[in-house]
Amino acid sequence: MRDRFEDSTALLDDPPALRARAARDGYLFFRRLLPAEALLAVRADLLDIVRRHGWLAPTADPLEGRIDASALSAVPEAQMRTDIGVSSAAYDDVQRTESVHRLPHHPKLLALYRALFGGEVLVHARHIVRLITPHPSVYPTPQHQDFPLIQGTANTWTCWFPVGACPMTLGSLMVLRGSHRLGYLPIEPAKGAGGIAAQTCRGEVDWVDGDFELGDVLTFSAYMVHRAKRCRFKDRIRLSFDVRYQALAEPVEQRSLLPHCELTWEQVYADWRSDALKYYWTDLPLQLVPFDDTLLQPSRRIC
Ligand SMILES: O=C(O)CCC(=O)C(=O)O
Repeated sequence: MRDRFEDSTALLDDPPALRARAARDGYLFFRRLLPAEALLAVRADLLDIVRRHGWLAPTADPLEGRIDASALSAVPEAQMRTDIGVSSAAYDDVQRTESVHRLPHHPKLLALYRALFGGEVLVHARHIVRLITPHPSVYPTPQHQDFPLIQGTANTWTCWFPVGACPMTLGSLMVLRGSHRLGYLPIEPAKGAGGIAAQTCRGEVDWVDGDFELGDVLTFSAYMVHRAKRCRFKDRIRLSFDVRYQALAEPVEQRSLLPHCELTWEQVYADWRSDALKYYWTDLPLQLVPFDDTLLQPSRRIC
């Protein structure tokens, strides 16, 4: 049987030990790091968008996340964000939601990354919110590294957490332990979010996984190979965030500061009640670097 995620909560107050674990495994997992109230408020906002677009199944508990799969399947593929799981119009609504942009700045997450980086933290503004559904155009995220997609510094860490409980059967994320030591791996085109797969060699099979409870957080470095499991349900939606953090002093690729959709920040901010997080990165001393397209060119890995 596969190993399950090792809980690193006990290391949060011991930054050298936290960094040693991160260097050893390439990932860290924390049980119930984020408080339930903050997550359930965002869950309510996300499911309300699903409801407004006509895809929420009428059940006693509106937070259950049961969807009307036949209504959703009627959305033409051309209108879908297949990397997200819902239509582009619905995802624009997600990106306009203030609570979605506030959650990645939660003090528990900032404290975690301050400990991990040993200094000031930059929260990338390009938050990705997945609403993974059984729409026929949506495939589980293939095994890949984030570095070719995010770039900037290889010391960028992805933070993945579900917005609600996410057992493995709902299509949670898993990581290939130790793969962070392999460096950049050649890629090939693949179906699913990101559109690329990292090539692994025979014997690179040390996958680690586990059920996520509400509040659990998985974080991993940019060379860590990871992928999503297939969702076993035909009428459920998997709500999750993947957001990125890095040391403020390291280079950042400029797209990491753009919205993860076609809207401008002005459009994203239009209905926000607070100005506190608007353009929060503009006064920071950032070292911006351009995107390197060559990292997304397919090539063959020699095993
Ligand atoms: O949630 C997913 O299916 C993909 C997430 C992912 O690839 C990431 O967090 O980098």
